[in-house]
Amino acid sequence: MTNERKFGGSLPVENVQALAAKELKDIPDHYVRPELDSDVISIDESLEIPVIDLSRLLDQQFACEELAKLHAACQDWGFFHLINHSVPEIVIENMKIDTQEFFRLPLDEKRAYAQLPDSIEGYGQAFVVSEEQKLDWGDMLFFLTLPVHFRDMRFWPTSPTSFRETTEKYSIELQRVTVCLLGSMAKNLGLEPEKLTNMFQMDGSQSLRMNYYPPCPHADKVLGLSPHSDATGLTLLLQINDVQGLQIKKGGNWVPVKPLSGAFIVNVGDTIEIFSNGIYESIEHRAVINSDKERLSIAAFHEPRFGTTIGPLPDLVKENRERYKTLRYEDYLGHIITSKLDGKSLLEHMKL
Ligand SMILES: O=C(O)CCC(=O)C(=O)O
Repeated sequence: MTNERKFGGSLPVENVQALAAKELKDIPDHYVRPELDSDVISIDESLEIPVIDLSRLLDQQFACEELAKLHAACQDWGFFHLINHSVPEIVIENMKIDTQEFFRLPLDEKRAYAQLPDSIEGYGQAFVVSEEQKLDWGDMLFFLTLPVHFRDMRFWPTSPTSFRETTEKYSIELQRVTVCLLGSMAKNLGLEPEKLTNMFQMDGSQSLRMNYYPPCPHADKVLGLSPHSDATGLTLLLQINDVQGLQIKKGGNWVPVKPLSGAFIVNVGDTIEIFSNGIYESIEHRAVINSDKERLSIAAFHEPRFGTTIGPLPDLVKENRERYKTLRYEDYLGHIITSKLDGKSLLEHMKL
């Protein structure tokens, strides 16, 4: 891995899986979030993120109707379930199994892949920038999968033995699906598909974040992942087990997202909000914790290639005021990695 990819790291903190295993009666104060008491969780069962069918998007007979659904999903929700995505079930199942097996390894074995100072790749926690901040009730394994020449294999587990091969297959499939979706989103924005897809396709960047959220007896007082929008372009999230935990912010309330078997959960990230000059908006989301069951998920983040300029696409500002600054991608990313997760605050820096 070259130094071009070093943007700073996260402060080391206690391993949460090991902490949870101690079954303490009281949890350390820096995990307790008093602000959760005043949060409103939606109980409106009809509020569900839309379902988009990739096979229909790619089928001339249905494309028009499905494109309209996709456009509405991106504008109204910023989140949707993706079905009929054509990622082979075996690829998904193997990824789920190998990720679960990794987190089941003894702590010392997992620590062989621990984060190093100055990088957020590896096993640990991300976005911890001060001793005072509240911590998330979860551990993660994060590494870059694409472009291939940026991979740092030190952070790719060799146990279970199939992990690397499984991840490789998963990475290729998800990159393909992402490019298809971006092509459709570009059409919906009135752009030539290549205006969006080229930045993500040729040497586009992809990283995987595998999340492990242990159960917590004080589940209503902690968060698995702090509220944030994804700084990246498009995220494809896979729920590994059936435990619900993802919540998205809509109309000021938190809406739980029920897992849909076989589907990916896709969300618009800040980069797409900027490229689209705000036509599509990234959505704040968070992960909550279950009191007696562990939860696992894998987020695949897709970003434009290094060297890209991040700013509103010229075709989308012709008639409208430019709403975001234009920055080198490396400068944009450096700022994000060294900041704490805090809703959509990072995007504020990009607003004009
Ligand atoms: O685990 C989840 O449901 C959310 C994961 C997520 O938002 C992330 O990894 O950035």
